[in-house]
Amino acid sequence: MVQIPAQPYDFVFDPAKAALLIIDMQRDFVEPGGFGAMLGNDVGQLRGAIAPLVALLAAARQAGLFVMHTREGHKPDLSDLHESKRLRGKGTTTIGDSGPMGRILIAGEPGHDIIPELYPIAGEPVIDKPGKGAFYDTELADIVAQRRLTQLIVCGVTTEVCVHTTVREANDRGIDCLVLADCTASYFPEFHEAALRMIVAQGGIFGWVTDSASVISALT
Ligand code: C5J
Repeated sequence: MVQIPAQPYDFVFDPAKAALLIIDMQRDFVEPGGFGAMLGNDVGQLRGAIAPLVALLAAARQAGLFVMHTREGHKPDLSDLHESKRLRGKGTTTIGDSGPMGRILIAGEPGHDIIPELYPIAGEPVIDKPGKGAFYDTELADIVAQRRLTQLIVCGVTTEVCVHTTVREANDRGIDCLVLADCTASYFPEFHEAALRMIVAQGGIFGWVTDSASVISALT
């Protein structure tokens, strides 16, 4: 057990019961021409999280910490896409339409894949999720139960959408989440800040927040 300095108070890290969960670091969110850009966002806002995540992922692998990745997306026949989600945004293009990186947010298309800098290696589950939360309609709860995980170090994009939804889902399942401020990002910097504040408010109502340097130091 290692104490990691965090907000609202130190996180007692138990690597044997912990995993690194990297949310949706897909080309569709962080590169031009994908789902994020289609919704009118400046994808450059997310790219600052890549370098700290690369360093964190290397340290986690070196330390033997269990690593999981998620990808938001849908089956090519759209059978797992709620009509409400398809219509949301009211843009000229939507999920399933063709874009510069293939069909937007569709499994198997180039845009759906994880960016090369953070590409999963053998032994790291990639959890495909049709929703914002990583527990909804996925195998994540089974993996967590089988491995008796009680702690998740949560990173990725976007802070207030898929990261936050996943942290809330994990919290309700009795899992402690440590969110890394510099390894998460939002298209809206003010939402990023507010989302992190919401996690630690009221004595850590959803979990803890720290930075990658604190976790790397605990891992090495
Ligand atoms: C969004 C996500 N923002 N991964 N997805 O639609 O946060």
